[in-house]
Amino acid sequence: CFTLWIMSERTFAMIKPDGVKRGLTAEILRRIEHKGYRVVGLKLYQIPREVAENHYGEHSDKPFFGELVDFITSGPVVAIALEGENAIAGWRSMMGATNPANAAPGTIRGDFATSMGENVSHGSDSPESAERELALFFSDSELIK
Ligand code: RTP
Ligand code: MG
Repeated sequence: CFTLWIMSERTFAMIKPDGVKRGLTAEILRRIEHKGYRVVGLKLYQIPREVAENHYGEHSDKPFFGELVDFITSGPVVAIALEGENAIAGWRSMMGATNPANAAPGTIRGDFATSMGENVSHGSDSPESAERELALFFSDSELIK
């Protein structure tokens, strides 16, 4: 007799400023809901520069860091906390490859993005990143228990 423990996990997802400006918010939330992830936090948010620098801290020594922070603070984003089985990898897979040129049709980046810099959405890349990013973008009281 085997017992399979299915672990529900939380991840941080974001619709980047280009996605919000282009009116893709409802389409992206539709895909999340149809997939079956639970939305446990949601807000329209103008990211302060310090928060953006912290969020993308792992890229602080890269040549594109300045542009990345300028872009992510260029307009409001939709910050989303998602919950579900395998939500971290699952949401990354729904987004597709970082470079839209390599993102498969059917993925968010594959369907909606053409530029590496403006690639519509974000998703945490590991359990550690998810925990860190959720705490950076949401207070405890903004998340459903
Ligand atoms: P994100 O963090 O935004 O969800 O994207 P990601 O995990 O798929 O990619 P990551 O390596 O974390 O890079 C963060 C963002 O930086 C821009 N980027 N530009 N010019 C370049 O070589 C380059 N590499 C990354 C992309 O906009 C990417 O989403
Ligand atoms: Mg990343």
